[in-house]
Amino acid sequence: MAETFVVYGASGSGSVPVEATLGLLKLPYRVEDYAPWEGGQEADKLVGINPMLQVPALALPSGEVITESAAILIWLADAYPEARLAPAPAEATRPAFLRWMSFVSSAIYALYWITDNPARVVERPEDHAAVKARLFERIARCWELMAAQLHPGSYLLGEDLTVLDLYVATVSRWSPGRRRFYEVAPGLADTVRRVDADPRLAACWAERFPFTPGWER
Ligand SMILES: N[C@@H](CCC(=O)N[C@@H](CS)C(=O)NCC(=O)O)C(=O)O
Repeated sequence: MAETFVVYGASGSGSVPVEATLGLLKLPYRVEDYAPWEGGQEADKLVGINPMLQVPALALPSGEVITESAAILIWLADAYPEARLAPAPAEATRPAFLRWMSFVSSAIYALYWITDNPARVVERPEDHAAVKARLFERIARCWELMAAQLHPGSYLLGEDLTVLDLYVATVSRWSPGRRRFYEVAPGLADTVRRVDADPRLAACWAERFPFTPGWER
């Protein structure tokens, strides 16, 4: 049995909230970086870890591997309930927690499979820019819908930071980018900025998704 968790990930990717969660939980882990979006041999390196050839994946100390960012985050939060990184099953905010974790994963994150490489679904290269633009608008619309139905306190579900906050703070930095996110989801802006600035996360952000000049684009 391994002693530590192993994150299969990449800087700036969906492994960042997983790494942030492991850090908040003070669990021992190491990261193995992959770049599956490069395709070919680089993607094939993940065959034995995640047959979808995607990061993140998390190997538990037992050796079992969990894939799917939302599942990993929910599992970690539930496995260490004392850290209160998710509402408990009987808590009033649990349905909203599960709803929005699934929403970020399925309605938003899944679209990057196409925007990262539109040739996967659209043959003519001259159409790729339009496909990407439409999907980025779809993502903006999803953030807008989410913001219209959430009434954050200090954090998205109230006064406790949850893995949903880490997930949204990360995914909202991807295209169409944070400026657009602030425009369409102004009610969520303070929360993601609070998570960006959380001193407990500073080292993780700096190492794995730095706020380099112009990052907010
Ligand atoms: N549904 C997956 C999506 C993971 C995903 O799309 N990961 C990206 C990196 S952020 C990736 O590995 N892309 C490579 C590819 O899909 O070919 C999850 O939520 O974990």
